Amino acid sequence: MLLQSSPATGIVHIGLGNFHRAHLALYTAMAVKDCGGDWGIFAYSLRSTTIADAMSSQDQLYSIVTISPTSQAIVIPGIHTAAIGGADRVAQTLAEIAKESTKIISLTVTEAGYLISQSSNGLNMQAQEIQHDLQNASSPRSAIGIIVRGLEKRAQSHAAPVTVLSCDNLSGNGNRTRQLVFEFIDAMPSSALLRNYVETLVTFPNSMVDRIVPGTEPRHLEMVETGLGVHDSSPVPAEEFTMWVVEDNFAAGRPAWEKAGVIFSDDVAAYELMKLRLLNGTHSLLSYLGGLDGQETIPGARFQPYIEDAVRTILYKEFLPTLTMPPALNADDYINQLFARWSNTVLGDRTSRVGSDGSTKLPQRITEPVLFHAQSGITPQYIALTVAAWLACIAPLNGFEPGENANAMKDPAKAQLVELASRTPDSNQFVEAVFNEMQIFSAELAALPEFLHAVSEYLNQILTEGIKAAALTAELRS
Ligand code: CS2
Repeated sequence: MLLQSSPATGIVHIGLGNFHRAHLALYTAMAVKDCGGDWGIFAYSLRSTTIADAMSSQDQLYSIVTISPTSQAIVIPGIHTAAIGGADRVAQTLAEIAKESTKIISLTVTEAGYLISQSSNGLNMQAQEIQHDLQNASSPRSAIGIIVRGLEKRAQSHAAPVTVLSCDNLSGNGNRTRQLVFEFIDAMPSSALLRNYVETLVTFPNSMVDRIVPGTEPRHLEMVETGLGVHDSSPVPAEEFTMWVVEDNFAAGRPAWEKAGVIFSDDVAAYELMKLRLLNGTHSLLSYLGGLDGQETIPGARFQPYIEDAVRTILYKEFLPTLTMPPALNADDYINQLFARWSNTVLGDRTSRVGSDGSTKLPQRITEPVLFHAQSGITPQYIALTVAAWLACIAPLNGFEPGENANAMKDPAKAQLVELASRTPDSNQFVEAVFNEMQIFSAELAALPEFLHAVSEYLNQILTEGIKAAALTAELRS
């Protein structure tokens, strides 16, 4: 089905990856098809040009293959007005943000793309990209730099209101983005005009986004070719489930997303915490335990009986007590649905995808739950095991070989962690150094000796006896 309706651009999106293409783009295409409006999307990819080039060679079109265990459906959103990528195209993106007709600047740049420093709990001012962006107004490289430089142009020209909409898995993603934007602005010389503009005319709604969207593989190209009879060089595979809960705080209007199933709520935080912990937190456990177990896919991991036990315990004993479910949802139903989503063998989401970027994902997912349990003197064993398994995957000590799925996991802190591992071969010292020397976890976590001790014990056991033995220890201690 082609949803195309040729609207003019109203949204500039930063982060042209598969998640954006199967989520915000689809909701927008459905809303525009139903209710109209100039909500075409100009999309910019910060680094890679692969998707942008593929879309441009296909009139900005691509297909989404919705893969349920029993059926497949193909839809073509047809909502993009442009798709560009690479540092040399950023000026065009700034110009687009600066247009008065742009009403929303949305972003999916992953947790790593926000450049958050755990030591300041704010923007990492030492990051090269931020330093660069503070000095180069016309060629920013970071997501926050691009947003601020674009807003600066708006403030200097028409000062029309606009919304900045984060669609990433950060807790309080709108508030967080606003905070980082202001920290950048405050580091700029003579920024009073811009500051005043952003304070009064720019909104940052919080949102909870959810849809499991794996990377594109050759088999997805074949599915589309068989289903549509045409070749799409850049289709997006996605699960059937999709959810988007957004605060209705838009400074310059928005598409009629409610027509496409978006929930507008004043209680986004409850949805966010539920999703970040129950889905994403447990996803991390599945990816690292599964990766070390030799499992290529999340369903492969989920169907290992000892990993399934680990999943149930982390969900019910370690994550669920730390949150209040949104009143409209029931915990058992939500968890059963998660199990069904993780069981989608046809979708075959990879452990290496979910396990990538743990240094920026884990702090979002585990910090508050660990602190919550520490107040009652409890160390959540499976969370400690998840952190240990992540370390074993990314920075194996003493020549430990974590296997090809773990080796395929990327992480912005990998080089530093590997270097640290080579200097501190003892797992106790290594874990101490990870928490105290690297800017990954907060000082509050580093100040919990029982938690650090549990992580290093599990790491040691993984290295000497394997992941299954370590998981059995966690089971006995839980
Ligand atoms: C995953 C998410 O990459 C990850 O760590 O947990 O991408 C997850 O698939 C999405 O948040 C689902 O909405």
